Amino acid sequence: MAGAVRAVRDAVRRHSARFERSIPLIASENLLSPYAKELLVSDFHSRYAEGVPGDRYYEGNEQVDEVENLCLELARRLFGASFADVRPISGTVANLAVLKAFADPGDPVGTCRLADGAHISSAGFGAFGLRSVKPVYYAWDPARMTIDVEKTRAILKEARPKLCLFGLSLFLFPLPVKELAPVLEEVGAVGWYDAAHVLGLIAGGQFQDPLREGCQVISASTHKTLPGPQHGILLGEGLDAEREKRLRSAAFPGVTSNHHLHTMAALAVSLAEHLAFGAAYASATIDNARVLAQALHERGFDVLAPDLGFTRSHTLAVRVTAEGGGEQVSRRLSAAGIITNKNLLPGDTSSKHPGGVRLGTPEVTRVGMGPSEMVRIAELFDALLHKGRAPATVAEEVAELKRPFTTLKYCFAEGEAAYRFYDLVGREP
Ligand code: DSN
Repeated sequence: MAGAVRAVRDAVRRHSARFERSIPLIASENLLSPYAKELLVSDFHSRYAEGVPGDRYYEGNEQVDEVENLCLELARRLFGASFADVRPISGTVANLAVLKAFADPGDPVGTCRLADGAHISSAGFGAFGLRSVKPVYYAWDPARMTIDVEKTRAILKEARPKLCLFGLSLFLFPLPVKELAPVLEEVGAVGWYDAAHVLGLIAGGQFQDPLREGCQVISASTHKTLPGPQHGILLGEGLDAEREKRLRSAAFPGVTSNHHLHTMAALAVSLAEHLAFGAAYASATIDNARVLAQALHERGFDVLAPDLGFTRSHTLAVRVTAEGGGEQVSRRLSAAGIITNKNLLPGDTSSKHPGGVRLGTPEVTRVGMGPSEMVRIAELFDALLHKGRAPATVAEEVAELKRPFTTLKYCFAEGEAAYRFYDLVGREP
């Protein structure tokens, strides 16, 4: 069986070595800082802490309570929120908690369609289906890649949803929360923002501010533009005591038993680092996305929303039907060491064979890349997808481009050059 252990460790090493030579452009991924990462293998991993700090079912939680209280305080401060709960273990689990707290089976809940960029939580086969709520789809404006406010107002007045979700996985522009807030109030809907993709941009003050624009609750994962561990979070503002209680009890015991203490501790560190570096990081991430989009556009790629500057977030969307479609293009890019994902774009009908690829700049920004590297990445796309260069030769240039970027930026351990963020070290069994 030691052979199996060696095989796992070997596969993880090969994965790490591959990513060291790659340009990862997945919009939902990021790298964890050294101070956060070391907590993932701390003893917190081995423990149980059901309940809330100061009121636990298990003994031995004094230091866990200290860390969780600090994590909650940092979260409230970073987002200007009066309520925080860091027990959901992922973004989808946080979404389930919101659905459990504020909607009953059969209730209408507002959201965007998957083809317009919504997360799978909104699907019948996802969290919405698990809670058996009835989706009320907003109208979409594909030219502006956002919700059509006028048409959606009418839809909401007619359907009178209990809960209205604002959030996307293809998140190019801020959503019109402020514009729709009066109608939410009129129909008595709770405003809910799934900030998974843009959490770090919001915290850095570079996107929109949903808790001040008309949403009372935010759910999110914590490892995308907020470069934290794989974890979940709930934030709230303006919730009355009864709603806070419902949300807390939905988080536990509703959708978690134990929460993940090691990732919670890592989240506390990531929140503290984002308080210090988040504004600069978010701004550089968005700048890089816009430069990459412009450089691809200039090389003949069909980047969405050219009239609006392509994006105001970390993400850009490219329709690649002329280059072979999302599946073929993302595979060819991967063979050259550029990691992306195929993506549904408005108008697409097949999720298996979508017309687009989604690109994101959180990780390349985190390792210190800037505008000149974004232009170089666009040149590599052009070489591979328009000029017929072989993936293997482009892969050499990708590795060359990546080679100098060996340390993380925007964290307290910046400058610890020896820290290899893709590494796995240790004894062989
Ligand atoms: N599926 C993730 C994404 O890539 O957007 C979000 O959970």
